[in-house]
Amino acid sequence: MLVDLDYFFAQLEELRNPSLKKRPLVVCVYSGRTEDSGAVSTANYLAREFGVKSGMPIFRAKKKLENNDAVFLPVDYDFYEEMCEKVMKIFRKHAGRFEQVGIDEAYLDVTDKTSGRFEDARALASEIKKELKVVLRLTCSIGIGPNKLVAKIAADIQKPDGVTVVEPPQVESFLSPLSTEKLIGVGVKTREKMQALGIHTIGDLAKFDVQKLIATYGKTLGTYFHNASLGIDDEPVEERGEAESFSRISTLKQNTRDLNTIFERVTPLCNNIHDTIMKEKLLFRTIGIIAVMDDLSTHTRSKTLESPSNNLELMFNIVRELFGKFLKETDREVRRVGIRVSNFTKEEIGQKQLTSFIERKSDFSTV
Ligand code: TTP
Ligand code: MG
Repeated sequence: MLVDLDYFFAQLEELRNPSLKKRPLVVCVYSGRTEDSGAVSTANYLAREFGVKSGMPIFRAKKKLENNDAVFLPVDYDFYEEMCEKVMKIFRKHAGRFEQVGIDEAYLDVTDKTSGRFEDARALASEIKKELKVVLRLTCSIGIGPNKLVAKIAADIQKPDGVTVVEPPQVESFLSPLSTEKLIGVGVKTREKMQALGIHTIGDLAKFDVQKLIATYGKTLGTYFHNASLGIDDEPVEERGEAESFSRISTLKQNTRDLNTIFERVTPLCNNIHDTIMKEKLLFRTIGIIAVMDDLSTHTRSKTLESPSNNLELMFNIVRELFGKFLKETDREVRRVGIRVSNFTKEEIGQKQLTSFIERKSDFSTV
């Protein structure tokens, strides 16, 4: 199964302000240069009816929605990330193996849970959608297929709030009429090159001589395109443990280069991540910082420890050290700051260690 939230950032904005549902809504990444410079992050389906799309310049979206009572909001990543964690928790529960692949997408291997029966998988999809609706009041679309490639393409067929099931005997006829750009790895350039060879649909690609594909794209890519066109894919759903990384990011009240101001802002983020890590009984090895500058460029730095730890004080020291070093490498002011902790191992923590952690933590909560 591939589960993908519908118009995710815009749906989240509607969630906290339901009156927006009746209006075209556009979530924007403002670059700050002029009032309307920047790009559309996403839009609700009402706005999409006017041709508004992710990636479009904001001024163009405004033109398309002129006199239509549209709302334009800036992105609020803190809120989206918080909701993303809640959403993924629900999905994860229903999967034998689980792999998150984007902020609003995840693969769920449900083979064992459904004994490989597609009808059971369809029922499970309804159950997941219902839980998402009841608990978080959100909708998603789900694609079900014999592998990740088919599931991913199927999820895109009925949106929003859809379920599309493609059983093995239907795979070829399902893929055949679709454009080659539906396949992962086929971008604008590859598609144009394929068109020059007379390949427009996935069906054309399936019929194309595999040796000629290899001659054009090399062995790895040529073979991949050939197999993909036939819906052949044996990539496993990659279970990444409880979580691959935890990150928190927050916007400063004012752009700054002052290390103490930055540290003050990241302290609650460290505390918050550390709480999660302790709840999940994890040890981390890598600590990273995220800095979004006044020109909206994003920078990351990280440090990996020799042995796993759950020490909050150590986390603080490294975060401070990394920001200190980073500020020396740039003249720009920082606009948003974040931290990312990763490289986890799950280990039972001894009682003694746990107690000393709680003491340390209470020291810091007064900072
Ligand atoms: P998508 O799942 O691609 O899009 P979506 O959830 O908004 O809409 P759909 O109903 O078609 O699934 O992306 C998830 C989020 O990622 C999206 O809500 C906003 C963000 N995003 C961008 O910021 N820029 C982009 O160009 C894209 C494609 C997505
Ligand atoms: Mg989506």
